[in-house]
Amino acid sequence: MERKWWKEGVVYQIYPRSFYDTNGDGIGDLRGIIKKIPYLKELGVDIIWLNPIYASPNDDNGYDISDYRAILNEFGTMKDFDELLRKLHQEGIKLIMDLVVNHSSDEHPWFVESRSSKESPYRDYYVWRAPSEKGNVPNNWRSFFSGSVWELDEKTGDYYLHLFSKKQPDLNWENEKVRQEVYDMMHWWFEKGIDGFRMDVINFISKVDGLPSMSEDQVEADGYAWGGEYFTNGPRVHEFLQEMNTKVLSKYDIMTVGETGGVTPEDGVLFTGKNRNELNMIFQFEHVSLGQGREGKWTPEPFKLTELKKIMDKWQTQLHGRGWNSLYFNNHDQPRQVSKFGNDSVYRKESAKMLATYLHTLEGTPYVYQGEEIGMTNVYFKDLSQYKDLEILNKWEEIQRTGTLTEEELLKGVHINGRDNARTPMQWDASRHAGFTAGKPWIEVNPNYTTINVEEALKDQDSVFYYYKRLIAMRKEHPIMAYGRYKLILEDHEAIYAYTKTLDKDRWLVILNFSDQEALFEKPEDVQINKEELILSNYEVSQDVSLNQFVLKPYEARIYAI
Ligand code: TEU
Ligand code: CA
Repeated sequence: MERKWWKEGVVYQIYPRSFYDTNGDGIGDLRGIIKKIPYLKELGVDIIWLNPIYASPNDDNGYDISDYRAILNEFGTMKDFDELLRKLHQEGIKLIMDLVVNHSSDEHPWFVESRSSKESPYRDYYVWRAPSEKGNVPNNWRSFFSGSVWELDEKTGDYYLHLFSKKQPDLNWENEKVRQEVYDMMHWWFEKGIDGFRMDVINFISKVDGLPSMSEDQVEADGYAWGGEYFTNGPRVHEFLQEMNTKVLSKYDIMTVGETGGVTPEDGVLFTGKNRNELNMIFQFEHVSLGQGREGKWTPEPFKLTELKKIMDKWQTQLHGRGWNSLYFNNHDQPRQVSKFGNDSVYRKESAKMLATYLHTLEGTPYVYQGEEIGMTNVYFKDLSQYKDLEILNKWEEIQRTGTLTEEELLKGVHINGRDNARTPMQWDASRHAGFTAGKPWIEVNPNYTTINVEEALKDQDSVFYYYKRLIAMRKEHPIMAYGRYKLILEDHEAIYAYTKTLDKDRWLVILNFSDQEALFEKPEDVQINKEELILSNYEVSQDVSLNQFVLKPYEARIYAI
């Protein structure tokens, strides 16, 4: 398999707003990241991915950009950015930025121009449509953030498309000039020396011609239908990415990761295949979408380990040698992984380590989301009004109209799947506001900061933090972690997730207990053991264990070289 730095590295994702505040305004900033470089160095991560730090009215925390070449005032200045990049590079850490070009802010000068008149040279930078024959919205698609994807612009009497909030109008990728603007801007950042991009909802940029309505029977209580099939992996998406690759990406030694909801492994090969000249890797969503009920993520249902295995096994085997996976359970849009896939009470530490063992031994590049490395958990705010995320707040508004959920039910869903679970401030120490800010944080700190925090973790040799540090260091010593071939065993087991990894003469056996009960491991006959060398575990392991059969403790994880 071809070796690449972005396959061997571990990415650490920083949500700047919630990382570290240096000036007491309650909002994390770039100087805060600079200040914490020694911490990142101690952890040993290779690549930092920053969520958007560009000028933005912050309707969607920076995913609504009003100037792609300026830094958000609250976060600092371009000088701060240059210093951050220089200092990270001095430490041998690379930096990738968020590229949000499916849409801009409605306050971006392009959109301001575009909406000014039907004759504006920028009109065609966005997607405008006349009202339907009945004088209504042009089609029945629902926005990601509730309500219609269309917003009427009084001045010209047309509607503009916004898959996300109405302050995030979709750019019109059919327009060559738009594409060129994006490529110029990307060059500008690469010339500054950044090391890549994470591309926001990049597989939504090409929409099906005519933007057809979904059929009436798809329409739900809110009056809209999910239009995904008309904008996910659209007709020209691969052409656009290949063009971007030829004109921009291929000119630099950088990495790219596409955020691609609604993809299959076959799509994954198209986006990341070596000879496709598109992206290096993608984030797929199948595993994090497990257990969605009647109202999607808001009505979570239990799911089985075998369902997770099925999904992950498919991605592991189908991309083997043909593409590349991104490995993650949490990010700024997802709940905390210990809360969703592990256990955030009695076995918090054990399950955090077990999940880490898993993500760092699959085929692909592991991503660590800030706070994951100390086992941060979901936040269980008592009241919906404590949340800041517009996805949650819009849904709240919607259910008051439709009555499809009670507030209590929504709150329960938010506790499990709300995006703000990931966005409460990083817990640095046990002082007020978790040492995140000297002021009042923009969103409340998780009250469990008094016990779960970085200072505590750094004092405890047995902490989740040091386990991550070890896994990250091991990746440099053991090419088998990044390049070894994954093969699932015990596929029907409902508690144990086990697999072998193989690279040349090296063979590892990874055994993970995903449950809060003891579980009996029985080695299948076709797994041949030549030696039993324990590489890593999250509990003390007694010397005389037999790999043929033994009992795993709750959330126990072991890696053996066999
Ligand atoms: O997210 C896109 C996306 O489709 C989801 O992760 C979405 O936020 C979630 O499914 C809603 O349930 C990206 C960004 O990561 C997210 O933070 C932005 O809000 C969104 O795009 C718009 O830019
Ligand atoms: Ca600040």
